[in-house]
Amino acid sequence: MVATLALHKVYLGLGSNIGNRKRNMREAVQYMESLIGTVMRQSALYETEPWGFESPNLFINMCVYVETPLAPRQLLEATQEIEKRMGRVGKSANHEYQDRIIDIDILIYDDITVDEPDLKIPHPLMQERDFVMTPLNEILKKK
Ligand code: PH2
Ligand code: MG
Ligand code: MG
Repeated sequence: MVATLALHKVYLGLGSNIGNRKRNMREAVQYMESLIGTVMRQSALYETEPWGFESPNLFINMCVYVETPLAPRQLLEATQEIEKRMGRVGKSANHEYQDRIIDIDILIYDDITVDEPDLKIPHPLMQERDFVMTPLNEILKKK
Protein backbone atom coordinates (compact mmCIF):
# COMPACT_ATOMS: atom_id res chain seq x y z
CA MET A 1 0.00 0.00 0.00
CA VAL A 2 1.15 3.49 -0.74
CA ALA A 3 0.42 6.11 1.89
CA THR A 4 -1.04 9.33 0.57
CA LEU A 5 0.00 12.63 2.00
CA ALA A 6 -2.68 15.20 2.74
CA LEU A 7 -1.82 18.48 1.10
CA HIS A 8 -3.07 21.72 2.55
CA LYS A 9 -4.16 24.75 0.56
CA VAL A 10 -2.28 27.78 1.74
CA TYR A 11 -2.17 31.42 0.69
CA LEU A 12 0.91 33.42 1.62
CA GLY A 13 1.62 37.14 1.34
CA LEU A 14 5.11 38.37 0.47
CA GLY A 15 6.55 41.85 0.85
CA SER A 16 9.94 43.48 0.34
CA ASN A 17 11.00 47.11 0.44
CA ILE A 18 14.79 46.98 0.51
CA GLY A 19 17.46 45.48 -1.70
CA ASN A 20 16.61 44.11 -5.12
CA ARG A 21 12.92 43.68 -4.39
CA LYS A 22 12.02 41.64 -7.49
CA ARG A 23 14.95 39.31 -6.93
CA ASN A 24 13.91 38.96 -3.29
CA MET A 25 10.44 37.83 -4.42
CA ARG A 26 11.94 35.30 -6.84
CA GLU A 27 14.35 33.97 -4.23
CA ALA A 28 11.58 33.59 -1.63
CA VAL A 29 9.43 31.63 -4.12
CA GLN A 30 12.38 29.33 -4.84
CA TYR A 31 12.89 28.71 -1.11
CA MET A 32 9.18 27.96 -0.81
CA GLU A 33 9.46 25.28 -3.47
CA SER A 34 12.16 23.52 -1.45
CA LEU A 35 11.01 24.17 2.13
CA ILE A 36 7.20 24.47 1.91
CA GLY A 37 5.64 22.79 -1.11
CA THR A 38 4.47 23.33 -4.66
CA VAL A 39 3.81 26.93 -5.61
CA MET A 40 0.68 26.50 -7.74
CA ARG A 41 -0.17 30.14 -8.39
CA GLN A 42 1.62 33.46 -8.17
CA SER A 43 0.05 36.88 -8.41
CA ALA A 44 1.61 39.76 -10.30
CA LEU A 45 4.05 42.01 -8.46
CA TYR A 46 2.49 45.18 -7.05
CA GLU A 47 4.43 48.27 -6.04
CA THR A 48 2.83 49.76 -2.92
CA GLU A 49 3.29 52.61 -0.46
CA PRO A 50 4.44 51.61 3.04
CA TRP A 51 1.32 51.01 5.13
CA GLY A 52 1.35 51.77 8.86
CA PHE A 53 4.81 53.31 8.98
CA GLU A 54 6.90 55.96 7.30
CA SER A 55 9.66 54.99 4.91
CA PRO A 56 11.01 56.33 1.63
CA ASN A 57 11.24 52.74 0.38
CA LEU A 58 8.26 51.48 -1.62
CA PHE A 59 7.25 47.84 -1.26
CA ILE A 60 6.77 45.14 -3.78
CA ASN A 61 3.98 42.82 -2.66
CA MET A 62 2.62 39.61 -4.09
CA CYS A 63 0.65 36.55 -3.00
CA VAL A 64 1.13 32.88 -3.76
CA TYR A 65 -1.01 29.78 -3.49
CA VAL A 66 0.94 26.77 -2.22
CA GLU A 67 0.04 23.14 -1.61
CA THR A 68 1.98 21.88 1.40
CA PRO A 69 2.18 18.81 3.65
CA LEU A 70 3.26 21.06 6.55
CA ALA A 71 1.07 21.65 9.60
CA PRO A 72 0.40 25.31 10.48
CA ARG A 73 3.22 25.64 12.99
CA GLN A 74 5.69 23.85 10.73
CA LEU A 75 4.64 26.25 8.00
CA LEU A 76 5.28 29.24 10.27
CA GLU A 77 8.73 27.85 11.08
CA ALA A 78 9.46 27.35 7.39
CA THR A 79 8.47 30.94 6.54
CA GLN A 80 10.67 32.21 9.37
CA GLU A 81 13.54 30.03 8.19
CA ILE A 82 13.27 31.53 4.69
CA GLU A 83 13.22 35.07 6.13
CA LYS A 84 16.30 34.21 8.16
CA ARG A 85 18.20 32.61 5.26
CA MET A 86 17.48 35.68 3.16
CA GLY A 87 19.03 37.86 5.82
CA ARG A 88 16.02 39.49 7.41
CA VAL A 89 17.08 41.33 10.55
CA GLY A 90 15.42 42.99 13.53
CA LYS A 91 11.75 42.17 13.63
CA SER A 92 10.01 45.13 15.26
CA ALA A 93 11.07 44.95 18.90
CA ASN A 94 9.08 48.10 19.60
CA HIS A 95 5.97 46.99 17.69
CA GLU A 96 6.73 49.38 14.87
CA TYR A 97 7.04 48.17 11.32
CA GLN A 98 10.47 48.32 9.72
CA ASP A 99 11.99 48.13 6.28
CA ARG A 100 12.62 44.51 5.34
CA ILE A 101 14.34 42.37 2.71
CA ILE A 102 11.52 39.86 2.90
CA ASP A 103 8.36 39.28 4.90
CA ILE A 104 6.26 36.16 4.44
CA ASP A 105 2.87 36.07 6.12
CA ILE A 106 0.42 33.18 6.34
CA LEU A 107 -2.92 34.52 5.12
CA ILE A 108 -5.16 31.44 4.78
CA TYR A 109 -4.62 27.76 5.63
CA ASP A 110 -7.40 25.51 4.34
CA ASP A 111 -10.46 26.81 6.17
CA ILE A 112 -8.98 26.60 9.65
CA THR A 113 -8.69 29.20 12.38
CA VAL A 114 -5.62 29.43 14.63
CA ASP A 115 -5.51 31.90 17.48
CA GLU A 116 -2.21 31.66 19.32
CA PRO A 117 0.00 34.52 20.51
CA ASP A 118 2.49 34.11 17.67
CA LEU A 119 0.26 32.53 15.03
CA LYS A 120 -3.08 33.83 13.87
CA ILE A 121 -4.86 32.38 10.86
CA PRO A 122 -6.53 33.84 8.87
CA HIS A 123 -4.20 36.82 9.04
CA PRO A 124 -6.13 39.28 11.27
CA LEU A 125 -5.21 42.42 9.31
CA MET A 126 -5.45 41.20 5.75
CA GLN A 127 -8.91 42.62 5.02
CA GLU A 128 -7.64 46.10 5.85
CA ARG A 129 -4.67 45.89 3.54
CA ASP A 130 -5.06 46.53 -0.17
CA PHE A 131 -1.46 45.37 -0.65
CA VAL A 132 -2.68 41.93 0.49
CA MET A 133 -6.23 41.81 -0.86
CA THR A 134 -5.47 42.94 -4.41
CA PRO A 135 -2.90 40.20 -5.17
CA LEU A 136 -4.87 37.68 -3.07
CA ASN A 137 -8.08 38.25 -5.02
CA GLU A 138 -6.12 37.78 -8.21
CA ILE A 139 -5.22 34.17 -7.31
CA LEU A 140 -7.97 33.11 -4.90
CA LYS A 141 -9.52 29.82 -5.93
CA LYS A 142 -13.22 29.29 -5.83
CA LYS A 143 -13.98 26.39 -3.51
N1 PH2 B 1 3.93 45.04 5.60
C1 PH2 B 1 3.79 45.47 6.83
C2 PH2 B 1 3.50 46.86 7.14
N2 PH2 B 1 3.30 47.69 6.02
N3 PH2 B 1 3.16 48.05 3.72
C3 PH2 B 1 3.20 47.58 2.46
N4 PH2 B 1 2.95 48.40 1.44
N5 PH2 B 1 3.51 46.28 2.20
C4 PH2 B 1 3.78 45.40 3.20
O1 PH2 B 1 4.06 44.20 2.93
C5 PH2 B 1 3.72 45.86 4.54
C6 PH2 B 1 3.39 47.22 4.76
C7 PH2 B 1 3.93 44.55 7.97
O2 PH2 B 1 4.35 43.33 7.64
MG1 MG C 1 3.59 41.38 7.17
MG1 MG D 1 5.42 38.90 8.89
